[in-house]
Amino acid sequence: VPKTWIFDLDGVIVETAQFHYKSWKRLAHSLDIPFDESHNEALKGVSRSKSLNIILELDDREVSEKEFQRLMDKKNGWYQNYIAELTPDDILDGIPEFLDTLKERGAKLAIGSSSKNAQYILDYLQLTETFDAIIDGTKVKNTKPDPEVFLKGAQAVGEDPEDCVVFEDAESGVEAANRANMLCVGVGSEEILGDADLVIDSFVDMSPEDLLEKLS
Ligand code: B16
Ligand code: MG
Repeated sequence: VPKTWIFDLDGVIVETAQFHYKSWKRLAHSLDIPFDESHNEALKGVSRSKSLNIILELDDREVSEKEFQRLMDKKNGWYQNYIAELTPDDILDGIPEFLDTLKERGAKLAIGSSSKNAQYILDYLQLTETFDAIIDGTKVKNTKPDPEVFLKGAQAVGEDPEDCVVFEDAESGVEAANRANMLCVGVGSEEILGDADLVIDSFVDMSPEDLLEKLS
């Protein structure tokens, strides 16, 4: 039975992927780069700079370092306006009950996110106190699919990676969990998250016991 439960933030606890998408789309279109939903999956879990590189490569664009920074800041400004509207009501269905049950059982909880906005989001959702460790894009050198974010989460609560389970909605995140030697539960589609040990649709009506049974 895993002792530490590590949650990705965007796409697992809260649906901020749509905000990232709208902001990147606005930026891409302002540059006349075609960008739609089909390009979005590759941006999940990866860092802001990697995301911008992926978008620029869609149209073989090269920009100066200064312009690159300006474009990232522009996107992040739009994104921050979206997330400022978040409230505890935006926590995804089933998550509050799931986290409460884990806490009652004495499990340790951590966040493993690539986002540099994670702390703001957790504050808007009033979830900061719920987690024993919060590792995010401000605390790692290498973002997903590098395992650093999850290994630091385990380290922060003093756990062995083999005793951790990770919840992820992105392909890059599943790869990171696998490379960290942790169990991984994908939240979303089997097609995209097939490398996880188990894939679930959502946390609705899902207790930690149900989940452990499915994992075994
Ligand atoms: P930021 P996660 C990731 O968060 C998002 O999935 C990804 O789309 C985003 O580019 C990345 O955070 C960086 O976000 O621009 O806020 O630093 O899914 O790892 O919680
Ligand atoms: Mg995610």
